Amino acid sequence: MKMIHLMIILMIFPLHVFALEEAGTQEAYTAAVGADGVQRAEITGGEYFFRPSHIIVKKDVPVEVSVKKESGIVPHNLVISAPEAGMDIKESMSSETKAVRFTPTKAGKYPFYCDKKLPFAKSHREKGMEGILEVTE
Ligand SMILES: [Cu+2]
Repeated sequence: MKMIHLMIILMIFPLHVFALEEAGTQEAYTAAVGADGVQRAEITGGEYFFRPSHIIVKKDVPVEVSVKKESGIVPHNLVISAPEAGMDIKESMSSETKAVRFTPTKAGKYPFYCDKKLPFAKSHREKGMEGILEVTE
């Protein structure tokens, strides 16, 4: 029995280390401001990630995020629940790009995530579909 525990730990541990390194090496993406004054970024979602997982935008400047899902039958969405900062978004994702528009009104770091979940399973958010939207002054 103990041997089995050890084997399980040895099998799982390196995967965790890998996952942490993966998250750490993800570069923050700073949204580019277009000539029309709109800052734009793209987010792709899939099993189970958002890419990029860290987006930096400026406060009080309109944002347009082009959101799409990698092909596959698993449904995903994009949720940002921060009404106090002008963002209350819940948009289902499809393989066709959708534009999500909002204007952040308060600096801070806000999570974006997928709230899909099958009964008796971990939520997609828990499986890694979570990122940070960083709003700077
Ligand atoms: Cu999802």
